[in-house]
Formats: sequence, structure tokens, C-alpha cells
Amino acid sequence: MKTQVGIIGGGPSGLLLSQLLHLQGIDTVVLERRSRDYVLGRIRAGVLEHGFADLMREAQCGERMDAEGEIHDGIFIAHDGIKERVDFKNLVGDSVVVYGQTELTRDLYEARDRMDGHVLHSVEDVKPHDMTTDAPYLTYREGDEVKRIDCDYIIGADGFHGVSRKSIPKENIREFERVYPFGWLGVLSETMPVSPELIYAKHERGFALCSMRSQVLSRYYIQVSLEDTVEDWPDDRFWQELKNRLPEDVAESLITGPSIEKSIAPLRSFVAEPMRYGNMFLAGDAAHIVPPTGARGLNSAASDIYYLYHAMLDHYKKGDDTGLDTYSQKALARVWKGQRFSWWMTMLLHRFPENSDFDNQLQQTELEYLFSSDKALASLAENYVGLPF
Ligand code: FAS
Ligand code: PHB
Repeated sequence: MKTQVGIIGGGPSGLLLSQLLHLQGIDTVVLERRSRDYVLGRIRAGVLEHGFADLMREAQCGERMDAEGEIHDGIFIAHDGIKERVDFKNLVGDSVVVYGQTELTRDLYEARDRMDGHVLHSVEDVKPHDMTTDAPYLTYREGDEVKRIDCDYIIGADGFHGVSRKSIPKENIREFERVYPFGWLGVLSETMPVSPELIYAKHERGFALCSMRSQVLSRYYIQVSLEDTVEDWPDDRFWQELKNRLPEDVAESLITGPSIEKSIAPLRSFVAEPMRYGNMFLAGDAAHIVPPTGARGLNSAASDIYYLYHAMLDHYKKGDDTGLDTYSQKALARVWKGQRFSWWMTMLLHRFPENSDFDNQLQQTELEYLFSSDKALASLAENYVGLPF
């Protein structure tokens, strides 16, 4: 088989790029190692920057997001028994869309189906080859048969645990990482959200987050030890601990219910540089990971896809490779700003067991300064709604 752009990974990054390029007549094939149901069964991001939402609309996949997604003009930060609002609209004149990654991925799959897109599921042993030549190719296994796809370019959109980044020789890649000493226990429940907007809570017992997927589907998180397992957290214990970390009035109005999904995710900051190796380009979680405290994970992938989309257009339509040649540098400039913000929000709101009294005092002062300065709040707001591409 021959294609112009061979994409490893059928998550949001790979699917969105495939859809955008298809609309411009550029042929792609997406190789996804899991089944579609498995991919759609993963509960992940919930907040979209306007940049991501605009790309979904440009990909002709924004209809359900615009109909069912919620526009949020701010968030709350709870601390010391109170909650204070960060008013995006007033501070930076922008907002975010609350719409689950699961639904967004479903919309992208349906669009690919409508346009007879090549998305191959449950393929095994995908491998990129000859990335530094003008004739790179992919191989994969379907049952016992090994198949080959010749490409002009390969996109590694296969997430943190994918094969693409790991196929780059160690001397050609530099990795930056910080692992945090705690995880997030997440619960999905078919209950009405406790608040019309997200509440990020800093508490001496640990961080908590009240989010949602719709007015009948709530998403809650609490900071837990990395030694904890889901079994350590039956629903009753989870709900009580969440209430312990929220202001009294919020805890009293919390509607609890059976969890329909419960999982623990570790938190890490990670960047791989450069995001290009020959004619293979890395995008999304394949190249960078953030702690979800700043809702930057999926949104950091958006700018990678935007840059790659326009670079491929310029190559195929104008013979201009400037976009491809500057992709890594441009993408990393915005990725690192997302890293900074996610790290800052994580350091601001979590309990760090190894913190000294001085560290804790500094953390509290950072929060007090934030709410004492509209300029500091505007900085949080502009990062949360999304820095320009
Ligand atoms: P993805 O990991 O989504 O997709 C990569 C795809 O490649 C997967 O479908 C995988 O099956 C496939 N793949 C992997 N190896 C392969 C191979 N060898 N061959 C073929 N296919 C292969 N972000 C937020 O903004 N907010 C959140 O609350 C949030 N929560 C998260 C919770 C968890 C547990 C995780 C892991 C991530 C979370 N994220 C969150 C970040 C997440 O949303 C990512 O940013 C987003 O999934 C990035 O999308 P992709 O780059 O497409 O990577
Ligand atoms: C979510 O709804 O899953 C979510 C929202 C905001 C975050 C992290 C997770 O910062």
C-alpha cells in the first residue's frame, strides 16, 4: 500500500490530523493498535481550548461539540474554606469548551468513516522504517501477515507508550522529565455536577477537582498516594474524602452516586526534543506529557496538529517545506509554555509531603498573591483558555 502521510495512533492527535489532511485531498492511513471500542472506553480530557475547538470545526467535526459542549467563562479555586472565581471573560475575553475527549474522539472516528478514511484498528507490531530517507515506510502485522505501507511522511501520534519516539536512536533525542510524588484518583458518576464551573481545590489533605462531562455526568478527582490502588477507594470513602477537601457549602450540595468509572493516573511532566527525526514527526502525547492540573494535555496536542497540518499543506500545495523544517522548533515553543503552566498549577494546588514549612508558606503566598492581582489572574486565564498557536 502507498500513502502520502502514514499516521501511527488513532487517538485525537492522529485522527484530527488525518481528517484535516483528507479534506485537503492529502491521503493518510491511520494505524491503531487497539480496537475502536477500547479507544473510546478511555476516560481522559474534559476541557478544550478555543484553538482545539476551532480545529474540530475546521475538520467538519464540531457540530456535536457545539451542540452538546458547555461554554465555561471561568473556573473556581477553593482554598481555606472558600472558593474564588477566575473570570476568563472579564480577564482575557475568552472561554473554554467542556466536552469529553471520548466524545471528541467518537466524532473524529465518525467523520473518518463518513469519508471512507483509512483507519486500521487492532493492528500489531507497527514499526516505522527508513525515517531518514526519502522513502520511509511502516510495517504492521494483521494476524500472521506482515504488511507494508510506503509513505512520504510518518506521524508518530501514538502517545507516551507508543513505538515512534522509541524508534529514534538515543543520540538523536533528548528527554526532559519530572515525576510527581502522587497520582489522581478519578471517578465518573451519573450525577449532576456540584458546580456550574470547575472547582480546583487546594486542601491540607490534598488536591481535589470537581469537573463534568454534561449536566448529568460528573467527573471528580482527588490527589492520592502512588501506593494507592482503586481497590483502596470504595465509593463511600472516595465521596467522603472529596467532601473533606471542599468548602463546607460545596460539600453539603455534592450529589453522590455509584462510580461508573474509577482509575488512578500518575502525574508527570515530559518533553522529547526534537519532535522530528528525518521524515517522521512526533505529535501529542508521543512527544510531551503534562500533569492534568492545567487541562493542557489534549490541548498541547492541538497546536502540534495545527502546525503539522499547515506544514503538510504548504509542502503538497506549494512545494514549500519551511513549515516542516520549522515544525519542531515552533511546536516546542508552545509545548514548553504548556509545561510551565501545568507545572505551576500543580505546584500551587497539591500537597507535597516532603515540603518544608518554608515551601508550604511560599505555596500559600503564591495563592494569596494570585487573588490579590488582576494581572496574575489574567496570566492564569490566558494560559488556561489557550495561548495563541
Ligand atoms: P493518545 O495516547 O490519546 O493516543 C495514542 C493512540 O496511539 C492510542 O489510541 C494508542 O492505542 C495508540 N498506540 C500506542 N502505541 C501504538 C502502536 N505501537 N501502534 C499503533 N497504535 C499505537 N488531558 C487533559 O487535558 N485533561 C485530562 O484530564 C487528562 N486526563 C488524562 C488521564 C490519563 C489516564 C491519560 C493517560 C491522559 C490524560 N490526559 C488528559 C492527556 C490526554 O488527554 C492526552 O493529552 C491525549 O490523549 C493526547 O492524545 P494523543 O496524542 O492522540 O495520544
Ligand atoms: C476533566 O474533566 O477530566 C479535567 C478537567 C480539567 C483538568 C483535568 C481534568 O484540569
